[in-house]
Amino acid sequence: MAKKALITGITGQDGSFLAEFLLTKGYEVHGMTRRTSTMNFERIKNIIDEIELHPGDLLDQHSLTMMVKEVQPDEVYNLAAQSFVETSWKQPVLTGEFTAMGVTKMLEAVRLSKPDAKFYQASSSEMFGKVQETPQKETTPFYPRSPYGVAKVYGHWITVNYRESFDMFAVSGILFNHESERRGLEFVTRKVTHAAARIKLGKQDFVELGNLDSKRDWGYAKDYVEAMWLMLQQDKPDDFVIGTGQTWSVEHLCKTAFDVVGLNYKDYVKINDKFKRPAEVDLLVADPSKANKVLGWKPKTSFEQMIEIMVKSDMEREANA
Ligand code: NAP
Ligand code: F7E
Repeated sequence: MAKKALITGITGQDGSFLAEFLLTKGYEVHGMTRRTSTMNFERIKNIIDEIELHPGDLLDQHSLTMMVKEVQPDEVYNLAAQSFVETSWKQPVLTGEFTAMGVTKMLEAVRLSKPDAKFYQASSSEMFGKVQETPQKETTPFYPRSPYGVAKVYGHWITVNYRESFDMFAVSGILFNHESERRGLEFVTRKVTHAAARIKLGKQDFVELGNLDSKRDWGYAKDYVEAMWLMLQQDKPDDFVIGTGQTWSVEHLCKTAFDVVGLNYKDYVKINDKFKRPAEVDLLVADPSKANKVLGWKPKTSFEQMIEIMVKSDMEREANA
């Protein structure tokens, strides 16, 4: 019989790639969606007939518990969250409710309705924040720098706690930034690739950014969803850092993206302080050696390849818009 997977956040970047990946592995794929007044199935429209959707919300314990009871999943991927760092200062309470307490609610749903299901929690390199060592690995102490990072630290530890308290197969994947042509337009990579494409097409004059000096370990989302799956295929539950081991500045990102369309980024990038953050994470770079060794996982797509994929996809979309 096919294994059953339940994905919260299936309409998001990672959820949509994970759903496609699990379908290729022969899984029966279920996803949770929340009610919206307009449809937001853009990222899953190509697989909509192959998956089963269930209404639910991280704020609503009953909907989560009943969904897990009904689906009886073998694997649960908890990807739903308020995931934009900047918004977490404007909506700190909501970010705490979704991104922190939402994890406990999902864990409770699994504990009560399908305790032997394997549980994946989408943790984040933002937990390292003001980094205490470089590169960052599983044992690096956390020092979050935003309400989002703080909420993710809670989500990480409650996952570890349910594993230790109730003997659940619950793991935390500490994923560094991962991007794609499906990334939300508010995140810096997509904001830049989208702008480069539009400027090249004469549809936009410039792009305004905040801090060009911060550095991130950027990988390709399609490669990262495989790591999530691999974590749940192990005999013993454990936590893993997933990243490329390389880091680039926002300025280098701009150069790389504008190079794809043959333009000099310096002519089009302006600084606007409104995009600077109250507290910045200056530098993130992963040490993914544990994942390399135990999971046999390695990133397949380079930073340059990924930015090229994103710019070309934005060019195509914008040319036809
Ligand atoms: P994303 O594109 O922003 O997707 C977030 C998903 O969560 C969407 O499907 C969204 O649904 C859903 N969601 C938000 N609030 C919800 C609620 N109250 N109830 C139910 N669903 C809700 O994020 P992503 O980039 O795919 O990231 C997936 C997960 O990995 C997130 O937990 C994120 O924090 C974490 N993460 C991401 C990265 C990264 O670089 N991408 C790195 C580390 C960790 P709607 O479509 O209805 O809004
Ligand atoms: O910012 C700088 C900004 O919003 C990256 C989420 O997926 O990864 C993501 O969080 C950097 C920061 O991602 C702009 O100050 C400059 O230093 O693309 P971002 P993030 O905050 O790193 C982690 C791992 C997650 O878990 C999160 O869910 O870029 N930056 N100028 C800018 N950032 C944005 N968004 N917009 C600008 O104009």
